[in-house]
Amino acid sequence: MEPILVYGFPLGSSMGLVAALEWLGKPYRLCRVDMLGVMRNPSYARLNARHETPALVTDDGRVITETMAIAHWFAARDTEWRISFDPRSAEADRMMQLMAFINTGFTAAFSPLWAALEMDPRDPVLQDALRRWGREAVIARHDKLEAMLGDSPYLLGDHPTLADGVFVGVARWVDFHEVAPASRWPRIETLRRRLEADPAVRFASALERGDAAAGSGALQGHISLAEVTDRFGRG
Ligand SMILES: N[C@@H](CCC(=O)N[C@@H](CS)C(=O)NCC(=O)O)C(=O)O
Repeated sequence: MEPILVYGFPLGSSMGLVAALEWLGKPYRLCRVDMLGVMRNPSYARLNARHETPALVTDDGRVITETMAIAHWFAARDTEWRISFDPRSAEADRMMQLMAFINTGFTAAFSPLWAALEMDPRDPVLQDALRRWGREAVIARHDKLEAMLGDSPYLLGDHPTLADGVFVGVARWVDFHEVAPASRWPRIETLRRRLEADPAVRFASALERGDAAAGSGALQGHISLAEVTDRFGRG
């Protein structure tokens, strides 16, 4: 069977993994999950006990969670090096370094901002402190990423890789949380605009919004969360 990527909306980091599957070009299926709704139901714990997306059902029916583990699964099947590199190459080391930075410090810097936004019941003093903490952390991590970028059109070289997929889903959060204008980091902004214009990212973004869209043809259709949970969930 085809692997099934369980991706979240709204504004999930997993949107970039959908784009990566398009770049990879091998048959896959998707399961679209409302992160503010059904993902919080107890039954979702059968897929991921931490109630997070993404999750991947592998072609032999196992459930893998965590972006880095899912990216590793994609890379191991990327026989033509479309979105990754020979694991023994310098490019592969650099891709892992960039992905790890983006998936840890860069992404985690937004956590206080999400916590402030979602706090219920509200606590204005704590929310204000979280917003200040989050803004500073996001700016610091953007400064670091800006310094890490070279002059290549994508994070590594002349075509998008898994690193760009891990980046593009999270990159837009700086606008959503109104941290600072994107133009403050010219290299990051150029990369973002290039990725956001990419057909695979446009396709993934349309699916995330719930719009119909035409992709590369690799997507074999969506499966409901209920079916994924019944067939592949634990317990
Ligand atoms: N370490 C996990 C983090 C996944 C994560 O935080 N996902 C977010 C969406 S981008 C989520 O599901 N958050 C739970 C929520 O919004 O309630 C990974 O890298 O896959």
